Amino acid sequence: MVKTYNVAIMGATGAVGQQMKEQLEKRDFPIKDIVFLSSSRSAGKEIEFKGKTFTVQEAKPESFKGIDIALFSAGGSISEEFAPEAVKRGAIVIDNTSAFRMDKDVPLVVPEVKQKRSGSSQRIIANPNCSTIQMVCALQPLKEQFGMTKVVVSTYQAVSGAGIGAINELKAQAADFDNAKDAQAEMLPVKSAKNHYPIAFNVIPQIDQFADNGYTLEEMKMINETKKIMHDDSLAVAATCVRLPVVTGHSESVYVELSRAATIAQVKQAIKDAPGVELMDDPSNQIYPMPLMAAGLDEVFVGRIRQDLDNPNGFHLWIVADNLVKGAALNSVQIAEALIEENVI
Ligand code: NAP
Ligand code: 3JN
Repeated sequence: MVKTYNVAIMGATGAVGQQMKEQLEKRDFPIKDIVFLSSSRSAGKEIEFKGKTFTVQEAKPESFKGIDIALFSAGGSISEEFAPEAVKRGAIVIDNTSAFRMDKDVPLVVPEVKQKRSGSSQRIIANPNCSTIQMVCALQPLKEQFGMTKVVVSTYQAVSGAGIGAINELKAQAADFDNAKDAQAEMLPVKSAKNHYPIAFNVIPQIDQFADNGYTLEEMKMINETKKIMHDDSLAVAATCVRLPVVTGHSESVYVELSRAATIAQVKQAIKDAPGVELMDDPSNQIYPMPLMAAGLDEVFVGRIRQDLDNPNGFHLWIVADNLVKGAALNSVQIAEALIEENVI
């Protein structure tokens, strides 16, 4: 008999939460029962799961009674409040927010990047930021084979990374533009910011708030999380994170400096062999990854691989993935699958 589990999705009505439900269905996750949680705003809404209708419930500490696995994506402050409550009631929490990612006792997990979990007693596992996940999936095999000293990344991020409100705002602004109306902007770059800018027909070089050092928090997440996941504090990482009027699919232009010289063929082969990564690189036929083709797919796609013309250890990569799939929901469900495989739950 296959063992089955009681699962809760915290933030089930959001962009990530909806994709978590899709992934659990698609991957036929062994579910005994499932609970969909939100704020009071969405409580009472109905969600279809595997042909049955479920009613969304307002999240309370008691919602986690009897839950084995709780997938959290309702924001950092909600995780800080409710994750300990879920753990207290016996659940393992897989948290999609930044609340616990940099805690030294909390594993920050991308299953393709193998790591020892720090003991099976750990009850909160952190899912990294979407921009970090797709980058480390492509970089890890290169680091393993050739060593790595430096990473410089510029991102081209879709609005779905900022939630359903930002998707709706892009669509409304595009319609307003067609009707020659002024764009209304309330969501981007960050809802809590002083100023808001239209994203339709625009590019915004700010994702999340600014830190005191002039980098944005999204950039600092990429820098700190990459070092933690790849277990290398000496790896130099620099990031510039930018929002584009794309609905789904983050793209990244990445420059890596390897510790040893490598050929283009060796780098392409390493990418080709990497788990969860697909090489899509044929310039003569204009084959390269783009967000529209990656939307809804599981893989991280890599193309436009070029050797630095001045440094045989330097390579340029173009990395694209669905930020809600591998960048968030799929990675969380894969963590849950790994915990089952390791007999942790
Ligand atoms: P979203 O589309 O705006 O959805 C937010 C979800 O959180 C909704 O289900 C909302 O419920 C729920 N929520 C809000 N306040 C709540 C409360 N007080 N109690 C319970 N539920 C509450 O946002 P999203 O894009 O899904 O992102 C949600 C969070 O996931 C983000 O804040 C972030 O921490 C994380 N995230 C992670 C990644 C990543 O890179 N891995 C990417 C995107 C997001 P209502 O429907 O009731 O409002
Ligand atoms: O903007 C994106 O493309 C990714 C955004 C992720 C995000 C949005 C709001 C809060 C996060 C995250 O996962 O780092 C958070 C957060 O939990 O801090």
